[in-house]
Amino acid sequence: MKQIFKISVGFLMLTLTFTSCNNVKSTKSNSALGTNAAEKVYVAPGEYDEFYAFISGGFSGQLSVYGLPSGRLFKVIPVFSQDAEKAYGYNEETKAMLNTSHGFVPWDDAHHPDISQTNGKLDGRYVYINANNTPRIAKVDLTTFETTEIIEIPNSAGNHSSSFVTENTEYVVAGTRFSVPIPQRDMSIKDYKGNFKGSLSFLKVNPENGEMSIKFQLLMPGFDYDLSHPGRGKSHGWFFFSTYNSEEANSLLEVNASQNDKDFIAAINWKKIEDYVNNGGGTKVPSKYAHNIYNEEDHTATSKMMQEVVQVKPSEVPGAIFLLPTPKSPHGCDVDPSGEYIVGNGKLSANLTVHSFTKMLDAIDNKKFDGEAYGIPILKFEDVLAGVVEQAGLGPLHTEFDDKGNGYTSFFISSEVVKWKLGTWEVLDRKPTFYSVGHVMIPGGNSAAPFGKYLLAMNKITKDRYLPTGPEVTQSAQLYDITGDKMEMLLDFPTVGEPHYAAGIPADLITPKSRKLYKLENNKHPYAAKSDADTKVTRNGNEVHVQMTMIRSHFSPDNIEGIKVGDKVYFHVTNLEQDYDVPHGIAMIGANTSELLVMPGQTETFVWEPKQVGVWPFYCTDFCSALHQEMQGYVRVSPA
Ligand code: CUK
Ligand code: CUA
Repeated sequence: MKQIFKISVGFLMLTLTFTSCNNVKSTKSNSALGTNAAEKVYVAPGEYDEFYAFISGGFSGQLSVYGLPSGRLFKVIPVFSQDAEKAYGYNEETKAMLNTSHGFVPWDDAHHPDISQTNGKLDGRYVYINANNTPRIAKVDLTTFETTEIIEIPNSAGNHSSSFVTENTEYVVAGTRFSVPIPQRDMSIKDYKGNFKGSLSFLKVNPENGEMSIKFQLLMPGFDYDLSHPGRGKSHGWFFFSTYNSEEANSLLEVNASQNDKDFIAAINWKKIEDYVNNGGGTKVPSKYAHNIYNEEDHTATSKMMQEVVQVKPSEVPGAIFLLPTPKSPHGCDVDPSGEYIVGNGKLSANLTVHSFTKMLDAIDNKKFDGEAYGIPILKFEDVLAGVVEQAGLGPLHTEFDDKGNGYTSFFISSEVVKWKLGTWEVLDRKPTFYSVGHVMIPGGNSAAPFGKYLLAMNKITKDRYLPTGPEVTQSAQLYDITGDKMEMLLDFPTVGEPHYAAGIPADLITPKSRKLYKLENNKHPYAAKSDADTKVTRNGNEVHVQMTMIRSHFSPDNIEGIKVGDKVYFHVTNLEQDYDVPHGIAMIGANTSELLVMPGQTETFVWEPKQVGVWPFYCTDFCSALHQEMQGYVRVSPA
């Protein structure tokens, strides 16, 4: 019976997606659209948006910055992928950001941005975001909108249930989706069950500068740890992880992995484990991983190879980990603003399961267990259940909350957002998405204090919604006004890459500190030339360092001689401007790198290895003044 159900759900997925894409446009689309939608999203030229939305780029590896309600794209912040536009990962200063224990890895798959918090409220200091493929967590500094740290997560694979922050940003979490042999070794895949492990890493955050360090790594049974959210308020100190494949199947063809009617939400008392580790608990295990820091003073990244982590097994800390049975392979695992309710979105289900934190504590106190898995107590479903949102839709994925006691859940298969009431579990409204929504986002949605004005739905499929652009059509985000009883669709805009999740924040929590100008006198770059008098060319064997300056509208020096074929020439270029928003660029013919785009007060470096004799021009790549075209020069390359 069970198998038939699952196959029919899979079939439904196909048929529903197909029909929605062909038929609904002219009818559903118009009925969903709010009455004065244009007025509500119009931000006049020169005016500012009310919110920033940081939208993950999925397989682009980056984080894009949009304004809400306008949907205007302001910036793509390079995080896990090289970016030729900003020279990120190309110039000598930032290459080290993409170092890993596997070497230089210039791409990843970025899913879940989360903004740092103080006392359960967004504080607008940093955005943390995860890389799925080669497990890493990055920190983006919101004074510069630049990636300033990337830490690799060892003993992990598919870093998916990441990178959510606790209510005082004590921790950023990094949870493994795939269980793997820990430590990695050559073994039969068929021996998965009982031998592969999941690892949940808790990264301690330095309150001064936001920097992460792996405090401990919890080795869990070999399930797939899909998503997570921190407790808050009364449940602060706990973290909740949805799991699937509690069967521990080595192949997830449906018959293997969805046999159990219920998987689990793992509830983890991280404070208890933190105490244990602070008192010397856990085992130091050799583990290589890169920790890369970008120092804004000298504008240079350094990469350090770390050598060990502290690992903790559940059996070492009794009473810290419990399993809450949750139906139908839960995907999203979301905690409401009060910290009382934990929503498990069973993606093969029509219902939403909501657990109660208070009931969970009661059941634990009364030791009402229903067996165990690898020594971890399993609680009884009925003992922890707060309520069920019945027949809410098909294929629930993710839930966010407003500040009025409502939940909003995305339904992938039935392609809609459903609004429901916490406590009564009644469905209040539903609106279609176009099409097949993944996450939804309400600014402050992962905090104790959401801003319940807008909801952003991030869609997987657009099909007929935009002008076609060849075989691939852009993915999209849709904005809804959620201030009234019924949701109103306002806007629909294309995204960069695949928008998995987003983090939104009122703009006035960020803008005052973000007009950052680097002071030239504070530039500590070892090859900075802070005036034309500092410029020079130095040779050491065939390594040549050219220290140059750029200012409207010339390079200094602009004629460079004495370079030979076979030289390795480092161009260190300092932008002497001290005006906000006046970058200059530079590039060299045939260079195996990107241009540089140097911000005022900063120094950047690219390497050029000339292969041919001649006199080769270079020029400024950013239109900077009326004499921009005059900003140019020559390098003479002589025979070796
Ligand atoms: S996942 Cu993409 S729709 Cu990576 Cu949060 Cu659910
Ligand atoms: Cu400097 Cu154009």
